Amino acid sequence: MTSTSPAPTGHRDGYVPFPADAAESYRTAGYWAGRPLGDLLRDTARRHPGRPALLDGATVRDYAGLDADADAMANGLLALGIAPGDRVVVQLPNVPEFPAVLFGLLRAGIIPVLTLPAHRRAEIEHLAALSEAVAYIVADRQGDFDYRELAATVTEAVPSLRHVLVHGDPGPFTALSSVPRVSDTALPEIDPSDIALMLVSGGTTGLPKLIARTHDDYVYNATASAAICELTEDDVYLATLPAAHNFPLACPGILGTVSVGGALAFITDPSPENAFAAIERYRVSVTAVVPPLAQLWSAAVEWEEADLGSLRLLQVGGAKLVEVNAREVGPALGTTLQQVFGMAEGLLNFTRLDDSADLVCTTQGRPLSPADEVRVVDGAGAEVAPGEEGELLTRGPYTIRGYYRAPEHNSRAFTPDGFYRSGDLVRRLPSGHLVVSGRIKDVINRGGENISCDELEEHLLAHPAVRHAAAVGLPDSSLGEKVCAVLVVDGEMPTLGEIKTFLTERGIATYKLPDLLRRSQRLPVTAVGKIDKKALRAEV
Ligand code: OOB
Repeated sequence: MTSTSPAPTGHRDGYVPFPADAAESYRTAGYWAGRPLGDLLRDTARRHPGRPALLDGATVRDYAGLDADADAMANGLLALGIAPGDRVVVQLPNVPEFPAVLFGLLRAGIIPVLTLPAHRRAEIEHLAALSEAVAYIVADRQGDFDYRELAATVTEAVPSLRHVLVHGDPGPFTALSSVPRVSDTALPEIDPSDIALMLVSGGTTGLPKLIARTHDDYVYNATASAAICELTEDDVYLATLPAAHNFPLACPGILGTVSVGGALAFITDPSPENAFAAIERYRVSVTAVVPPLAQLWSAAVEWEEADLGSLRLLQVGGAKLVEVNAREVGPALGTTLQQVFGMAEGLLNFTRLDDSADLVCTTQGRPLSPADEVRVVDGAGAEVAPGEEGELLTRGPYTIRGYYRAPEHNSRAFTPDGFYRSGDLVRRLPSGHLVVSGRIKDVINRGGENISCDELEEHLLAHPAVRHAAAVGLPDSSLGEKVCAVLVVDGEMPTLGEIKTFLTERGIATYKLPDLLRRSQRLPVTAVGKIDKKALRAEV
């Protein structure tokens, strides 16, 4: 008897393409430019070879240099036997080599699966197996975590992995720096409608899903975002959030900055001390953070001495920035705030640079593209009245039509006419701006009454002692679920009675009052730094 392992499948197996008529209309209307992502760097290097691309300590790499590094990486990877269409799991911290690795893969037509430094065995094994990755690119270590040990475990479990390339000390594997610097191999022709890279879904339920983004849609994502933010070659973008996340990668982030010829700087530690020093040193003009970090930075101006005068735009997104905090950010940091409500699946909403302070502080922005279609629907899928709350469904020139290799899940996550069901609850204002009011599933059912966690958290955060707040439902034999408020506080912890009085004075319904109060030193966060409700529920 012979046992055969299944034949490897091509990269397009399990990919859900844009329907031909939609693709045609996006091309005709000019949203899709028919350019490979790797050309963003190529074109800038031609226009501005001598301009700074990367700022790293005292070293400056110019665009001609970065362009050559990317070509060398592309050729070297192909010389190792990694082929166009192959998938490679990338798990790098925010090192300055990130752009050369990314553009190298893109130019070789090799598909990066962009995982986050905080992912561990369960996620990496799942993503490597699902994508049938042939290689895994990691750093040697970060903090006290050794990625080479993780790589040893993962390669054992995922037979398709043939190479482990390590940034830094390779241990038993191959050093990324030893990838042959070949410069004469012909790079493959790239079809712009093909998959460029894969992002990982940010969902906090179940294992992450793969989001295949095409060259066409992602070039548009990055360049249109750069236009909204009025990025120019004079901007310096600081990658504060993990570079593999859609927000710092392409909204406009790293790719948007490269497209206009601005400079990039990278930090692995986003603490105010370290980030402020980087902003001062590199004269950073734009960066993106999640709300807890925005709050921390705003508070830290009290004790951190740094010149943040270069920072013209602070993008905040990834989770709801509540109004009280939004009002503080701009004045505290002396910068313009921009709220960004986006998703790896596609749709991006931005407040605009000329929006009123009220719009910027009370909404999560409006869609990036005139071609973004947004529907706000009730539980039965019917559109709600203007201004009413409902689930956001979306379709457009840079929103996927299905997760990669997930047909069963896709039948629920997408409508038959191709709209992505975001699971986000929103209200749409007449201006088109969206106000995010919660997640469909982030609701506590207390004795049959539905309580929106977001709403309750917003009220809790208004309490002067409360720095961070999260509401979670805990099982209860009589009510089904009871309400637990977990608080991170400055100074003395308020009592449950005090919190109830405070909330009652704010006019909230009695059934929404917390049944339990817990103090926490630090709320658990996801790989990109959002509050992780699933982990929190498990903790309490
Ligand atoms: C960004 O992308 P993901 O894929 O990590 O997470 C998407 C989800 C959204 O569906 C929504 O539930 C939440 O994160 N979210 C927000 C938000 N931005 C994202 N909820 C409330 N307010 C916001 N401003 O998180 C992401 C991708 C690109 C740009 C920005 C964020």
